Amino acid sequence: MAVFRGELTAPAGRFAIVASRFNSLVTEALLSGCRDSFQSHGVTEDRIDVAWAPGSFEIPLVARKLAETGRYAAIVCLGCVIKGETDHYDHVAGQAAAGVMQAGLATGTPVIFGVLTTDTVEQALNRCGLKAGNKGAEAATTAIEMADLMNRIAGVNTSYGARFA
Ligand code: INI
Repeated sequence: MAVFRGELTAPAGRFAIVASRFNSLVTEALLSGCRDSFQSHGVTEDRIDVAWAPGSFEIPLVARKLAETGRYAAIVCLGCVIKGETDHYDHVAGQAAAGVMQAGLATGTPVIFGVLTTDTVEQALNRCGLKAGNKGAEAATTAIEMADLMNRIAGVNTSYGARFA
C-alpha cells in the first residue's frame, strides 16, 4: 500500500503569490506573513514571484494565468473580503473561492485559498497577524505541503530536486 503525504520540505522550484490590492492594509500583512513563512521553510525570496490583482474577484484569473505557465510548484492567493451592507460580499467571496479551486483543477498546479472572508474589519485584522495568527503564513505552508505531495504522487524523488527545478 502506498501512502502519500506531503511534508513541509520545500521542493526546488518557484512559488507565486497573488495578492489583491482591495483592503490592502490586510492583504499587505497577509503577504508579509506569507513571505516570512516561505523563507523560514527554505524558500528564498528569489524563488517567489508576486502578482497584484485589483480585488479578490480578479484573483482566480491571475492565478490561472500564472499556473498555466507551468513555472510554479504552487500558487498562493491572498485577499480580504469583508461583509458590507449589500450582498456584494457573497458574490465576490463565492466567486473568488470557486475560481481559485477551478484554477487548480484546470491546471494541475496547487492553488491555495488564502482569501479572508469575514464579517468585520476586526476579524480580518485578527487573522492577518493579531489574535488569530496570520492566514498568509498558513497558506505558504499549505503551498509547500501540496507541492511536496504532488511530487510524491508523481513519483519525483524530492531529494534529487523537483520537476520544477
Ligand atoms: N474586493 C475585495 O477583495 N474585498 C472586498 O471586500 C470587496 N468588496 O467588499 O467590494 C471587493 N470588491 C472588489 C471586487 O473584488 C472587484 O475588484 C470588483 O468588483 C471589480 O471586478
